[in-house]
Amino acid sequence: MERTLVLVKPDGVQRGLIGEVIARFERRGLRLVAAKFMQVSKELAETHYAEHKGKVFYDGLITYIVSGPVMAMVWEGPKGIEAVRQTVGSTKPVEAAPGTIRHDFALEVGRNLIHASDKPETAEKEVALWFKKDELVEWKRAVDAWVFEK
Ligand code: IDP
Ligand code: MG
Repeated sequence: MERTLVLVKPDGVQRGLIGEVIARFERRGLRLVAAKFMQVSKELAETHYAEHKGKVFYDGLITYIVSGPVMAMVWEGPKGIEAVRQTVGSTKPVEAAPGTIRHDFALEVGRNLIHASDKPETAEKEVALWFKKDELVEWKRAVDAWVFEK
């Protein structure tokens, strides 16, 4: 079972797409572990996007992510990181596969609606950065055996 951080970025919140995003992950069978609606501080934004510091789009990216509230969530499932990235779609919405969130709701890379952790090491770091341990909920669903093989 893998956990991954998902953010509905400020454009997704402003456009009323929080429910749409949650519905897609629920429908896929992923299990929600944590969620909070919050205004991101500049400090958190800079820590979260530290790997992009120095790139041409960095300043715009920080401005974008602090421009309004985000919905931060942790989701889990078998190969959860990969599964979530697949449902989210490629970074550039015009390259994202039809049926993915970025394809279906976005056009521009700088307004691509969602963040999702890209690999296990990043996911672990990001979940710990955005959530305290006691905000992560361990629970079982009655339907788990029909979604998870083990
Ligand atoms: P990801 O969100 O799919 O993991 P990354 O390459 O990690 O993509 O980039 C982080 C975020 O930075 C993207 O989701 C997007 O919002 C923004 N970004 C990436 N490349 C560009 C760009 O070329 N122009 C503007 N924004 C960009
Ligand atoms: Mg990334």
